Amino acid sequence: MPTPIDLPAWQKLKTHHAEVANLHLRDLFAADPERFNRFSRQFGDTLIDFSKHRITPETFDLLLELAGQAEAPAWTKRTFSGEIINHTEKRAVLHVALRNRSNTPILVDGKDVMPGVNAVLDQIRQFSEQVRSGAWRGYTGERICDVVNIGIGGSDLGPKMVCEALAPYGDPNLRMHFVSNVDGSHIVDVLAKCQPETTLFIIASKTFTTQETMTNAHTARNWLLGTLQYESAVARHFVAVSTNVPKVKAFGIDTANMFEFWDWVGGRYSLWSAIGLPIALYVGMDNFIGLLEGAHAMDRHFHDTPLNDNLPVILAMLGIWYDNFFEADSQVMLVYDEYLRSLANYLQQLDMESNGKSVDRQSHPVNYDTGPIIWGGPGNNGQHAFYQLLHQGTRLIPADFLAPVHSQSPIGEHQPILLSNCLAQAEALMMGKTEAQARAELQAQGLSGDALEKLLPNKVFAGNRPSTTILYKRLTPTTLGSLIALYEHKVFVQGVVWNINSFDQWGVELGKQLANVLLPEIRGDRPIGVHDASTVGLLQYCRG
Ligand code: G6Q
Repeated sequence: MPTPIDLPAWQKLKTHHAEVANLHLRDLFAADPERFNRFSRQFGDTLIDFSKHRITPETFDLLLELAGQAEAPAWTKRTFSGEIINHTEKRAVLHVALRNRSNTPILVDGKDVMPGVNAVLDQIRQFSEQVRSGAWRGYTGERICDVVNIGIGGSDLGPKMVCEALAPYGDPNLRMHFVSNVDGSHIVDVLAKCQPETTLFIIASKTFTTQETMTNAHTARNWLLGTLQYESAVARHFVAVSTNVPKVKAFGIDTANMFEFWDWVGGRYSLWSAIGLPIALYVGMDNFIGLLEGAHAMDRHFHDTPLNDNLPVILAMLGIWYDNFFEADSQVMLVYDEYLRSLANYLQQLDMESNGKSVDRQSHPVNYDTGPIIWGGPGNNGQHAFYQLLHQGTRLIPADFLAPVHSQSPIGEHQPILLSNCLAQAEALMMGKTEAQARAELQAQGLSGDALEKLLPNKVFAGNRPSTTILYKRLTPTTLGSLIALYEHKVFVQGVVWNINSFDQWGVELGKQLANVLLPEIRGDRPIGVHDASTVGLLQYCRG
């Protein structure tokens, strides 16, 4: 089995990189009037412009050749057909089944998963409609006004991000809260805004054993019973989203109010499952289905489209170009859409937990870089904070710009100002400012001689800093669904090329194990055990 770096296309890309690495995007644009048309695509009403990348037509072809030689299309088909591709956990990877709106059978171990998927969707519809209409009441007969989702990681970031993103579609009578951190301040702050009689808790945990979630769930239960007193109140105020029936029962949640999902749904890919219950509650089931439809449309595109028009493949291969050939360490998400303010956090988990691996599918250490560091946040705010490093720092950081053409909250000149900033930043990163331009500007300001020469280098922008710009008309549930699925498949393709398993996360285990050892030592229930001197010192400080 050849490693990725032994593939002929990888080798060709290495040679090619040496030839094109110093080309400037300014010159590439000047030389090719067709560049934008050549290197942009449309998906529905979403425009994806990747012309500001340091590629030539030959680079593009070679990157796609690499995707082909890594067998990206074959892996895609294997995944969509329910094969056990998560080999370390012996699981299929089927978040696409959760949004398979065409309802074609998908078999896992010879059994069609679609009837189960549809049954849970029906259950979500029924329950969300009951809560939204006021038919579902709390223990004392009052309507639910606050919904608190208690979960962490994949059981938090996705539904939180989507509820924020779709706020304009949200029910104004429901306030949504997300508690994830085991730091007591998180739940205490949220509970301070809620009344037990009118609050519904969703305990979202695939395993129903996660320490942070179960600690918060028990605190919420005690808080509720502190007022409502009777254990039977729990069933009216708590529902569970989990794969673990016995644990849900043991907590006191009526299993009629348990929403099932399956081991073939990875945590960070689970917002399409019952983990999306808060989304359905907040924006209504029809909008939740809209989200699934958008993702399904992207799934079909990804499954059916040849590589040179296949958006997840294109974005994945551009990422690999920088990661492995330019040796860029990170990729930044610059999001010019207030409602998508948590997108960077969400994508950080999606990408870094999936592709932060250093062992390949054959369990050999890899000798090439895998997943980059993903970071970023709201665009305009970033301009006044970290963009300095993007423009003039020493590192190459490819950027994704995202923006809606139309605001969900049109007011005054806000949207044109937002958009002009977004486009200007992408242009500035790419074009930069030459020494001659900077000199002319300084001269126009009346500077000359030594003073000018001293200041000049600070005023030069090298440019040639690559970016993708994704513009959509308006952030609808369908657009959002397609966008998230685009990134999911991008991450998948990169994992395929790097020959790693993007669907396990063994790296989170060690810290959990050690925390269990340290807990009784922090509490003072057990003498401090054998640790390194640093940990002993810190423990002693905690114990006072
Ligand atoms: C995601 C990870 C992880 C997981 C959380 C919560 O892919 O597996 O983020 O979602 O650890 O796990 P539970 O849902 O089991 O509580």
